[in-house]
Amino acid sequence: MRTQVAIIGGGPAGLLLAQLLNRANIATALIERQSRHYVQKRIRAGVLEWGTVETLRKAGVGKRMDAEGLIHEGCYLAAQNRRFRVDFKKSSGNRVMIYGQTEVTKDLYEALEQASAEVIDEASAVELHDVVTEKPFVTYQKFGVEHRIDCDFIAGCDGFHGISRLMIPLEQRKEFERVYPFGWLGVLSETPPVSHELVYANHARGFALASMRNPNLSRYYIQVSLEDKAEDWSDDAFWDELRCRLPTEVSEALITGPPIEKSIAPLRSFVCETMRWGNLFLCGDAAHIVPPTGAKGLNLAVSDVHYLFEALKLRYAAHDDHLLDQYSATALARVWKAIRFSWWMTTLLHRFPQQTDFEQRIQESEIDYIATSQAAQCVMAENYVGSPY
Ligand code: RFL
Ligand code: PHB
Repeated sequence: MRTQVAIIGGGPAGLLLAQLLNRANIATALIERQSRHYVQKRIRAGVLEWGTVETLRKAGVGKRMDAEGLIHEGCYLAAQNRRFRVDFKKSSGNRVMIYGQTEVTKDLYEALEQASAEVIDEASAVELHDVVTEKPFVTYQKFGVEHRIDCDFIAGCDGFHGISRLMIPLEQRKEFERVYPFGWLGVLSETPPVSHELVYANHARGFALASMRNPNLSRYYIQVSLEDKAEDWSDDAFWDELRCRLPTEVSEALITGPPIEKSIAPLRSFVCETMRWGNLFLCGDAAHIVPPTGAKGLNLAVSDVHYLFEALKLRYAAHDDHLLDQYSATALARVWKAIRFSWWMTTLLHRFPQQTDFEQRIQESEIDYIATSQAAQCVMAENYVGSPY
């Protein structure tokens, strides 16, 4: 088989790139290791920056998001049993949309299916070949049969544990990493959210977050030790700990219910420089990871895809390679801003091992400063709603 762009990985990055390219009449083949069902049930991000909202609309998948998504014009920060609101609209002129990654993925899969785009799932032994030549190709197996796809370009959208990044020789890529000494225990429950906007809470016992997916689906997180297992946390223990870490005025309104999902995610910051090797271009988690505190993971995948799509479009329309040549530098400049912001929010809000009372007071004092400074709220809001493309 021959195509123009082979896409490795059917997470949000790969699906969105396939959808944008198909609408621009650029042929794609998307190769995913897992089943469509598996990809669609992974519960992950929930906050879309406005740039993400507009890109999804441009890709023709905005209809359900616009009907069902919740627009948020602010969020709360909490510490010392008090909370205050950061007004995104007032401080940055912008806002965010609450719409789950599961829904984004579902909408994209359906759109690709309607367009009869080539999507191969449950592919095994996926391998990339000759990526620094004019004639790269991909091989994979399905039902024990070997297949080959010849193409012009390969988009590596296969996440942090994918194979694409590993095609860049070690001496040609520089990796930057910080692993945080704690994880997030997340619970999804069919209960009304405790607050109409997200609450990020600093507490001496550890971080907590009250989030949501829709008016009857809540998403809550608490910081836990990396040694903990999700099954060690009984439902009651989880709700008690969450209540304790949220300000009383919030926790008194908490409605609990049986969790429909409970899992622990580790926290990591990671960047791979370069994001291009020959005719291979990395997008999303394949190239970088952020801790979820700033809600940036999915949004960075979308901005990478935006840059790569514009570059490929120009190349096919006008034989002009200059955006492709700039892709890695352009994407990385935006990535590093989100890496810094996610690191800052993580550092401000979590309890670190061996943290002293002095350091706790410094965190509380910084949060108090944000509460009282319009300038500090502007800085936070501008970063949270996302830097421009
Ligand atoms: P994904 O979503 O990881 O998709 C990559 C896809 O590639 C497939 N794949 C392969 N396919 C073919 N051949 C191979 N060799 C392959 N190897 C892997 C995988 O099966 C998968 O389908 O990356 P993408 O598209 O870049 O999207 C990025 C986002 O998914 C990610 O940034 C966010 O979900 C991160 N993230 C969160 N972000 C937030 O903003 N808020 C959150 O609350 C949040 N929670 C999370 C998260 C990421 C998690 N992971 C990755 C462990 C919770 C978790 C558990
Ligand atoms: C979520 O709803 O899953 C969520 C929201 C905000 C974050 C992280 C996760 O910063």
